[in-house]
Amino acid sequence: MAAKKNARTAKSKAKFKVKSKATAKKVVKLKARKPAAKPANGNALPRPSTKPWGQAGRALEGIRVLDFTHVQSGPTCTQLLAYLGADVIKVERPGVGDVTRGQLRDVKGADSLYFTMLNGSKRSITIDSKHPKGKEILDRLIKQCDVLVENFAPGALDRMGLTFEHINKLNPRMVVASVKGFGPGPYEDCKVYENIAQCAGGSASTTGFREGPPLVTGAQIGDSGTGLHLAFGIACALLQRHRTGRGQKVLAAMQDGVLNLARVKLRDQQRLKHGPLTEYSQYGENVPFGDATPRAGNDSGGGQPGWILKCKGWENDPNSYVYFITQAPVWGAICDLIGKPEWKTDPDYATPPARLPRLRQIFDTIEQWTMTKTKFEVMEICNKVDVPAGPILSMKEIAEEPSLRLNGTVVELDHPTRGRYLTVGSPVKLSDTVPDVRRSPLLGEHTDEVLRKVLGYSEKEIAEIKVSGAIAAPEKPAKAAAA
Ligand code: CAO
Repeated sequence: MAAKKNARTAKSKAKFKVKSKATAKKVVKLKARKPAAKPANGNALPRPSTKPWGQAGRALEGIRVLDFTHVQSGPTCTQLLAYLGADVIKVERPGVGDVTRGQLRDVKGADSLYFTMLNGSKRSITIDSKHPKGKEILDRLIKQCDVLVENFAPGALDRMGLTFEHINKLNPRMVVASVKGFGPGPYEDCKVYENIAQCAGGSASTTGFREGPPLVTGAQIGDSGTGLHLAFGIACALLQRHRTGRGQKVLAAMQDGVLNLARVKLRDQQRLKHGPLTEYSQYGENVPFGDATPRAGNDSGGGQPGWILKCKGWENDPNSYVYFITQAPVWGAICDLIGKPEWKTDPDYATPPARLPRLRQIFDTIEQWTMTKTKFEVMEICNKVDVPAGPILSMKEIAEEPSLRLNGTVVELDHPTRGRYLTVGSPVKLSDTVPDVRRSPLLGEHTDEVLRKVLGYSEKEIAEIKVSGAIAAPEKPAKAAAA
């Protein structure tokens, strides 16, 4: 028995030897032939496309967004996703639509610029989200989409029955993204508009002149700024979904977004504990600091002092000004430009710390020079010698600036009811994505198309939906069927 076993073992050992010899041979052969027998790369990414740049699809192609946004913050986010290739389906209330369609109207009967400039490149479908049939259509849409974006007042989505649990059960891969005024805490149930966010996020208390009241800025950092934050969160959640296979909630609170943009002011708040903020004009003017970051007028927010200075023609043109920065490394060039070469060696002016207490007087002197030139001349002369200076551009000048048109930042579009209008194209440029910047949709323009092509409803079902009143005021059966 033992002899038999030994013989078997010897046999199998021999077999194994042969096998392993063959395997070894094979391995050696493979190695020798093609080291790239490994995956295309370590991250399991496809091989780099050989298509020309910009012709390999758009960044977000294949992503479908159920867009439940309105007013500004949410629409900013979904418009950006649409520019970069996502199929954005905007759900609006039948007969009413996004409230901004009718706000600040400039052309009678046409969608306002407020709406058209924030809802380009999207499709519009009207659904009454509180109608039983409307809910059914929404559930079907949820199953077909990758992302749901909303910026309703707190609790409104839940009141529609679209809780995260409900959505996640229907489509566990869906990313559910929201803009709210505040994050969890005492104010989470509050409705919030732009200026409230600017005030609550620390921007207003640090904007304006020391002697004046807090100021809101012209840039919509609460609305559009938060929309951009949300778009970033969505892109990250979609990337994470590649690893986890599941969606998640994404929240961008407007207070948080504004604070993120005003973070240098929180920096200054902490510096106050260690002494005055020497780069603020207030320091040079011997005005004591309080216990909170003050308003700094037009002081530069960084370590290089700057100010807005008058230029030639300022008496008649409210925008004939330039922002001038006295960057330390080019101080010598500034002294030469403004006709004060002696300041290069004068101990009162030669070093940044020496200049801090006399910034007001220095900028007044520089202004005597800038007032002899137009803002564009100042910019040209300064930039030639590496001195940072920028013109204060009016919206008229921006709208007419050819370079902004050329690079797609300002885009002129045609609209069936309002005619031609300007919009802002993609503010980020990707070298392999040509942004898809198209006009905004009319209310419900794509309802039939989405019901048919995205949701697969039959003609008979669509006729029934029309009669139900879920997508518009109920139609008479005969008319609906004929449509
Ligand atoms: N079908 C049926 N009902 C619909 C609908 C649809 N397709 N779309 C919206 N509605 C309903 C909502 O369900 C909600 O109803 P309930 O209050 O009965 O639940 C109602 O319309 C109004 O929604 P809302 O409360 O969001 O709108 P509002 O005008 O009262 O408030 C705003 C606007 C912006 C203050 C609020 O939405 C908000 O705080 N959003 C979050 C923060 C934000 O984004 N602010 C920036 C706005 S941009 O300046």
